[in-house]
Amino acid sequence: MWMIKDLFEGLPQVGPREEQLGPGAWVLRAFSLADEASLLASLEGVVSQAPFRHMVTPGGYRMSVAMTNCGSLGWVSDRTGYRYDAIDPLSGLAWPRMPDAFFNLAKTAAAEAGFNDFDPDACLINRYEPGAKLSLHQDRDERDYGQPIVSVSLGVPAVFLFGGLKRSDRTERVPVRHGDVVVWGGPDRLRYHGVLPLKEDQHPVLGRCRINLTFRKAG
Ligand code: MD3
Ligand code: FE
Repeated sequence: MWMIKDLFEGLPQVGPREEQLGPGAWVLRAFSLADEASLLASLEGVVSQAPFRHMVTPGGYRMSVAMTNCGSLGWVSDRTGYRYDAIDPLSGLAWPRMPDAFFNLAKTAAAEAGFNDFDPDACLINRYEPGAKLSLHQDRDERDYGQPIVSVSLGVPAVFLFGGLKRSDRTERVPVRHGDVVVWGGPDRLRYHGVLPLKEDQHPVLGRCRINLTFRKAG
């Protein structure tokens, strides 16, 4: 059964381009759309060298989100814990270098939100298929919390959960769609966050999945 809202899917989004979620957190609507083609071509290159894989948590659970990395450091999880590592455990080789299109977009988005010296060395690439989710967590494996995090959403829309500094704080739901970029830093850097289970849907280019690029300075 189709609904009126389906008629609007795929049309350019109207309304404010930038939304402030907190003192250091901004949603830049459609910010990466102009770079869509170069981002997707670059993504293909990375994934051909370092394929998506389902990592295992220290507790022994297979993550529903499939992941890979590019840049000088990559986020990895296994039975021994979480860490950033220069080596892809699957290949035994360095992670693919961060494509210029990725790096330049991350820098420009951070600057747009007021973070002028963002120096990303890690890009975690998350792939969500229907039902995949990320439970509420903080990003605290990085060395310098003074550096922001930049997140680029591609493909099927999703809902971010944006919480507070305590796990029990109430969460706000923030819809993110193809091309949206979110920047989190300053006093918002350590807020709890997560992603609700992806709904069954189809994106004209990416099919039934959502890809998120998360840029960080890890080292
Ligand atoms: C809110 N990934 O990989 S970053 C992750 O959609 C992760 O896959 C999200 O959370 C995803 O760790 C995109 C969302 C994010 C990152 C950092 C934050 C939200 C944040 C820091 C503070 C508050
Ligand atoms: Fe996170």
